[in-house]
Amino acid sequence: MKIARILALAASVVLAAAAAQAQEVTLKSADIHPDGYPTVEAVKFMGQLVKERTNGRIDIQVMNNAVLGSEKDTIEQTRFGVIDMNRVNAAPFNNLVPETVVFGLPFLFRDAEHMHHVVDGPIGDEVLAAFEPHGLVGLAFYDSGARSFYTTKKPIKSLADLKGLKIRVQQSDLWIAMMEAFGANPTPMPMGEVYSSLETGVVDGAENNWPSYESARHYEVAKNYTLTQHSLTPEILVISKMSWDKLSPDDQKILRQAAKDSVVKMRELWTAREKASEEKVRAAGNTIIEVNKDEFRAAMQPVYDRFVTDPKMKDLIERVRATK
Ligand code: BDP
Repeated sequence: MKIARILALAASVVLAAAAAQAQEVTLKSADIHPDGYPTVEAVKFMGQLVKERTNGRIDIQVMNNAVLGSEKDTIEQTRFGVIDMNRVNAAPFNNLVPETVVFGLPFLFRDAEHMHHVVDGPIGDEVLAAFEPHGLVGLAFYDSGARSFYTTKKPIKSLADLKGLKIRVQQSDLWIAMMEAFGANPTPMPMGEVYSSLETGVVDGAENNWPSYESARHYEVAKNYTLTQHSLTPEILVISKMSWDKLSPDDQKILRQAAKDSVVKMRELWTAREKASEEKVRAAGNTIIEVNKDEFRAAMQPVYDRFVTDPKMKDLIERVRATK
């Protein structure tokens, strides 16, 4: 009798331990983009990898279409652990994590390959690490292509055409300064308000990459797209420090690796989508304008003068430039 009771007790202890091991975690991940957009699909892909590698213990639930709110709001909620993960452009992080400013600086990256080399190397790791004191853990950088201007009425054919135009920008001091230096009148607002603002004339234009210009249907209301390609600011995937700290070191490792693996997938998806979006916009008959980028580049000096002041920032930029 006594032995039976001890055995039963031992068995229940073993069962409880197994249950704790098998405890399932669902990480909610925010994104403003619709299904099929490369960032959304890349995080879903990461989720599959994590699920396989944890035998189904950890699941990532992508809550896209801005169902959790605008990027600025979801960043705050992620910092406080209400949302576990978030895929956001670098720009809305600029004011919170100043190191991210480097990646948005106009005409800093020479092309996508240069950007890849920078974010895949030690500079990328440094910028990801800079999130920690702000309640976030940086996991990966995703492509976002080059951003260019689009307008509803007046096409931008030269720098002078931007003068006085009301241009929507992301909610970032860097981006506001950039628009001012271009001679435009910056109007910061979340992405979700841009379509109606273009339609009703609250703004004269905005700027974004081919896939966002197309998928958010801005191309339907702002038909002039000018290839200024002024910034190659990447997307950033983060996890709340609060959610991160609840994971075992082994699971943290699995998450980091899966995030890195999803970057490869993201780059394939991005290249294809960039092309498909451009084709769709051209087929719709939009006016695509080539410009001499030199005058746009030259106008950006005040932005560098204002944001690249401390030695740490200067050093980062020199290293970015020196990266092959
Ligand atoms: C898109 C980014 C998204 C930003 C959006 C914007 O993927 O994260 O919110 O631009 O301009 O390219 O707000």
